[in-house]
Amino acid sequence: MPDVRATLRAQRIETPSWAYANSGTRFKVFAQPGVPRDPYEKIADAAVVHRLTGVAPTVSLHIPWDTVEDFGKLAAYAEEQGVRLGVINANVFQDDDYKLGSVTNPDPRIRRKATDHLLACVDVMNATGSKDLKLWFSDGTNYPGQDDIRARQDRLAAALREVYDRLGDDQRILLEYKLFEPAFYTTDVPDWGTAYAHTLELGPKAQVVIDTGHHAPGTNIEFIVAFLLRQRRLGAFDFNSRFYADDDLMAGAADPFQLFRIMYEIVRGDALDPAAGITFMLDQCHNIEAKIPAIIRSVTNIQEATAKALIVDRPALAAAQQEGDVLAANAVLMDAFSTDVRPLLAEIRQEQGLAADPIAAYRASGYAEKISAERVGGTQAGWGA
Ligand code: LRH
Ligand code: MN
Repeated sequence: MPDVRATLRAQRIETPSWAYANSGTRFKVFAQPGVPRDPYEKIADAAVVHRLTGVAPTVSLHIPWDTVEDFGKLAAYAEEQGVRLGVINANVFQDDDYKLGSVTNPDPRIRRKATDHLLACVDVMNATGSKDLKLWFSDGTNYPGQDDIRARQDRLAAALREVYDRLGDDQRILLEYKLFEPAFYTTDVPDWGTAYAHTLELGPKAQVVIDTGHHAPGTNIEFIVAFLLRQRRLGAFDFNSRFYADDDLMAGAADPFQLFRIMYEIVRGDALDPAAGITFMLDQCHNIEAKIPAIIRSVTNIQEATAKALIVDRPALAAAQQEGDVLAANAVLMDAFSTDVRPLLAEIRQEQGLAADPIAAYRASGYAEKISAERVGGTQAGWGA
């Protein structure tokens, strides 16, 4: 049985730079006081989350949203703040040229432009010391006949191959799938099977990202986790939660039981261990709620789901499963899920010199008031869409 406390102390959750910035829907982006105006201020906020939780030492960047003059200087600033730069996210979904696709576009000139952006993101990785390049493509079509489904897969594979061959030995591609949106008929990487097949075609330095908001309603995500782990092709998670579509709500907020079931497959697959190489990230948008406490809440929700997964009585579960005792087996899992692990996590935090309740500590820190007072003028960061 894993040493629950040691495993929880060693847990690592990466927070996304864009979750600290303004975000919204097509209807409205609501600005908030104190929102960062540049990647440095985003990193400063991420460092507060790490200082209060102890488990969020890395920050994902999104290019060009986080483009700076000197990425080495940004990496040094992050170190000073007690965090490191993590996954680099490419962005080929916001340029007018990409209306009919980026790397899958019928026009070779546009495919070249998109692929060059992905290659430029590998250069950013070399400057920041990041190991992971996360690729999500909004590419798809809206109407039957709009483009050739097969040809678009050939174009995608060609671009991925070129980027893959540019990777360093310790670098990898994390390929993200999504069922739909912004495309509404075909999406070129719509599901785990398509992403998995492309990673097999590429090689061992290509793995799949599971964004928990990117599935059809009712999809059993923990099955996908178990399957990809077994195939050694699960590279990362984009945690968030949803009631309907890609709502990007706080992880564990909409469906804490699903998050628990997912973390149980991670524990069962010995994939919490950093050696397993899974990058656990948040990918969320805090459209109406205060961003930093929402991210702290998301981190603690994942800690709670993980702690519940770690206390599952595995021998009793295995025995009940072996005996075909359906109710007993289900009860073992439900007992763990129904256990209040917050006192355990509070204790572990205090043992590490952290506040038992990071959200209360954040509120008491006065940081929200400080950044609201300081960050006046300039342009608040956002998706720039
Ligand atoms: C796409 C996505 C992807 C990111 C973006 C911010 O929906 O999940 O991971 O690039 O959100
Ligand atoms: Mn995502």
